[in-house]
Amino acid sequence: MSEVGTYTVEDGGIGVVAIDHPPVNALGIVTRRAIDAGCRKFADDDAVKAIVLICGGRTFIAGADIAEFDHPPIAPTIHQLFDLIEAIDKPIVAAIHGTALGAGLELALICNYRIAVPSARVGLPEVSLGLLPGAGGTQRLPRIVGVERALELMISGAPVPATKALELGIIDVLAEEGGLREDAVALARTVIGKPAPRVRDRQDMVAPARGHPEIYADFLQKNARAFRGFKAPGNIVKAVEAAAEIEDFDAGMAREAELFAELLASPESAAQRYYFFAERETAKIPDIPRSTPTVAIDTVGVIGGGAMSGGIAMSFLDAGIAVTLVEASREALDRGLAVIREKYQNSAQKGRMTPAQVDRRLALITPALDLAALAEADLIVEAVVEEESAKKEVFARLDAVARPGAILASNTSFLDLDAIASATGRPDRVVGLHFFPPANVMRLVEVVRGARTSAEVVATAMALAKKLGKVPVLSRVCAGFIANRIMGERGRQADRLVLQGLTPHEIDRAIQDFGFAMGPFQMMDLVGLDVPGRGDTERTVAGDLVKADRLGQKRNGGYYDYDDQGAAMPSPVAARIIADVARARGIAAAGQVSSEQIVARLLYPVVNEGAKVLEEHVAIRASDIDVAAILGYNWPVFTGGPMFWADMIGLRKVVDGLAAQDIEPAKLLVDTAARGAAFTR
Ligand code: 3H9
Repeated sequence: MSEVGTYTVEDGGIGVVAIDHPPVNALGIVTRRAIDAGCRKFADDDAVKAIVLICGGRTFIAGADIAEFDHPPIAPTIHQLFDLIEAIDKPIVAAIHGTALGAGLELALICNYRIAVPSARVGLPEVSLGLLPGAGGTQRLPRIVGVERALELMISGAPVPATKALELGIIDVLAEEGGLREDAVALARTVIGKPAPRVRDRQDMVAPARGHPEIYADFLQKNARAFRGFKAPGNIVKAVEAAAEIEDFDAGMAREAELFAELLASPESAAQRYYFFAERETAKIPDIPRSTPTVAIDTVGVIGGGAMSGGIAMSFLDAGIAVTLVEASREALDRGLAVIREKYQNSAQKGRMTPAQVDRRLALITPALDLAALAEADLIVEAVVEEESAKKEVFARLDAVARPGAILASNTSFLDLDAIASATGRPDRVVGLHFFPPANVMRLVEVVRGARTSAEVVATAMALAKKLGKVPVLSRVCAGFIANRIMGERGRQADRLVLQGLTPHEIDRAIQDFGFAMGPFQMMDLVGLDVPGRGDTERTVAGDLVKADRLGQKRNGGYYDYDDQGAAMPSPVAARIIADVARARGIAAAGQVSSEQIVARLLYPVVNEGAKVLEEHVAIRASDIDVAAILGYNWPVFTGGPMFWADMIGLRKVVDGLAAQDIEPAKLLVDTAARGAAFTR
């Protein structure tokens, strides 16, 4: 026995190394020591003829301990442990349940046999940490599934179910659900004395790819857009190529190690590893312990049949939660339902869900024209027009129909939640659930905590968002909450620069080169320039474009013109409008501005607003702001989000950059910079 390892010998000389190190049996030093001790013990014990490696708790090993990558390695390292295991001349069986991920799967691939329960999943998700499978995965997986399939699996990082893994040969046998240990021991008994297969000895699946560099070039070219800015995919491709090209397994391993080390030292991986923990941190609320009771949400009402409420309804339906969809008119309701149906049918056509799954979802919707239909709902989400008076009216009426204890949520993106809550006699049951469009796709939900929202309601909203597969970020009440408020600065500065003579294209290109999928003007054209609530107080380019009936891609173009295929082109009309507004407002041209300067001018103010959001305790922590920007606005994850990015470039530089733009830096930013400290460390 060790702290986390139990070593028992079962009938027939089967040594079982059982590891139990919650929460996910990550292969940190404690787990490594436990496996090392168990394997040495059974290797030296003549009575043991075969070994089973199994885990307790909810999963097999879910990977290397990601937190350890920031520290010097401690022996036995993963490689030392794996070498030890591979050198044991007794058959070893990996018994998998839950998820065998990263170094967990790599460990299983070193074992001679793999058995898994049908509910298990296996995968190599290192790419999402900006890494590659660095414990033999890039060399062994192609030897089992071939280079093309291995590339797909490692680049998507998505785990595959055990049944699929069996088909692919990644596992050898399926076990009975609930009978893994018995089945693994039984399998071990049958292989004693037989030559134990080793993945490293195989060539059959990689040899056909040898001498075909075009496989990798094509793959890179096909995925160029998706890989932009990321470092890991390129190195994964090189490592897989090495698996095919370098016949000598150990030489291939050396190449993998080199490529892994390069990624581990990269800023992209540092950012992505930071993000891994940041995303999990958002659920932790200092004054609301995890043990806070939550309310069961089985039936939900969604009000407002527009695109937003349709997406919100779909998020619940996807999670198997019944929705009553309420609209003011029959036409709007029918239209809303038709859109939902169409979206699901499109998904079915693309093979993303079965017709039965579509039917199950649609059967969960009850359409209604009267708020009275929401009398029994556990939660009601309002997504009507973004006007305080309209929202207050809905909340007052809801207060009258909703059962006591029901939670009333608003999807407002800018308004004062406390004012909305004041229209009810139960402000403690009112919370913001701010989804981002398209709500059924985007993973961010800002949970807005009003001045009087109860701890139970906040805890329920956070847990519910997770149940929907979303990432909840808690925000206090302020105009725009976290993501819209900070990213609004990017738009404001983009407007400023365009009035100083830069073209929308120059600005968008600089922002795209930074890593965003779209620049601010492309985004505005896509969303539409006539979105309500812009509330401009002075003459703006967007306002003049709307007056000229240029609403964006949907009508007559906006900042850009669009050809028949929808491709954007510079617009002489927009250029004239920009020049007119600049002249009317007396704004002088800025002269030459480099790409790097454009990025600083647009994004330092985002950091500054983030500092204010922190200073005002709107966000709990800097990493929550990063998660909101990444998931709400597709801020490039390989930079870690605005606050991590600012820390990486140095806060002093940000303060100086703001000063150069005549923007007053937030006190917290100035103080943190002066202390030589950082937001995210
Ligand atoms: C790797 O293996 C590199 C090798 O190729 C090469 C080495 C040389 N490490 O997600 P959850 C924590 S790279 C440390 O909420 P779920 C997590 O922070 C690794 N901690 O649960 C959280 O902590 P807290 C490749 C980890 O049920 C708690 O566990 N592997 C790790 O929703 C629960 O996590 C991966 O990338 C870890 N590896 O999902 C897999 N994993 O409670 C990463 C989890 O304090 N993990 N934690 O917030 C996952 O994808 C999910 O955690 C998993 C469970 C699917 C396993």
